[in-house]
Amino acid sequence: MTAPIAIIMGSQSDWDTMRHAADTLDALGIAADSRVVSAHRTPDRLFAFAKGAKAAGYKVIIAGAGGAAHLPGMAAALTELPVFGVPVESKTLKGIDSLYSIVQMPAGIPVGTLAIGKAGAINAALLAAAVLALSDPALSDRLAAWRKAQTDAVAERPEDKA
Ligand code: RP5
Repeated sequence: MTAPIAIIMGSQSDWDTMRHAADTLDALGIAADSRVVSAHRTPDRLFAFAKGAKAAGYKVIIAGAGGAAHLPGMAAALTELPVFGVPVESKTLKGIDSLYSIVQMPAGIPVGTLAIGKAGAINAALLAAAVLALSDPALSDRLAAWRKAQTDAVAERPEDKA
């Protein structure tokens, strides 16, 4: 059975960021399929993946890329599935290039763009989980429990760390 969520990324070097999406989905008990799919270096792989993603059974695509980050937008152009884009922090421009590349989509082809880096990867997973939870009451309960645990972990007062 196909995992409900595909995590695609433009390069192996994006995995240090995108693993946080995979880990968050894992913590919520959601199966995900992580793949390297480069819009520039493997365009045929991108076309094959994105055009077949819906028929393959995926429900949501999380796409992370850095620099001239065309992967999320091109994936969104090739599938009707929701695509959440994660701007990976780049060395030269700190991910501002990635963010602008992903967020400024023309009207008609949406990419839900998250924050740069780890926070964006985690939130892409949580957003994808929220989409799936609309039609999965057990997952909805797990998501609520995850958020409660996060709330419970916040101390009332700051502490001096050793
Ligand atoms: C993008 O170029 C990738 O998404 C990655 O963030 C960036 C750099 O890729 P590498 O040169 O590290 O493979 O396509």
